[in-house]
Amino acid sequence: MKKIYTLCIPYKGSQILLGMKKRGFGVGRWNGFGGKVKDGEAIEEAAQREMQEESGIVVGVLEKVGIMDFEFEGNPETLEVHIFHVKNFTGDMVESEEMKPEWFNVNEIPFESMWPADKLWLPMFLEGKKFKGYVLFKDINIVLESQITEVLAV
Ligand code: S76
Repeated sequence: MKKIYTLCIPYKGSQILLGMKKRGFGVGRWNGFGGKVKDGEAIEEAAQREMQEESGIVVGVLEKVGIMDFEFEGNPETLEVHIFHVKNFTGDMVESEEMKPEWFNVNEIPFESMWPADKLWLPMFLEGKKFKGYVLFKDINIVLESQITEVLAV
């Protein structure tokens, strides 16, 4: 079983925008912005909608840069996460009930308060590479298996 999710990360110059998840899955972690793609919704459309709902930001140019499959030991469901580089945007950033957005310098990314697999793919994201990969978690803190490869097109 696969469910499709989006993950948007605004990144410009040396700054990236992350959100502190205030409730639900991934609570207490800095994360990109996104969520489940609804029935009948295009993936890009879902990415833009979630970005705006969670941060107030209206996405301009976005580029799909990666697809990661996340699995959890003992759970047959795979999260297929489509990762987007948000290159420009308009709108005023606001804190939502779900997310507290904050800009970080790329040299000060809070990896210790993020999903533990993010350190595997976020460096490729920052270098402008495209990638596909897979992570098997045990609970939410342990990476049992992972595999990530650079690809020419996602
Ligand atoms: O941003 C995320 N990184 C992960 O490694 C896993 N989200 C996530 N969700 C399962």
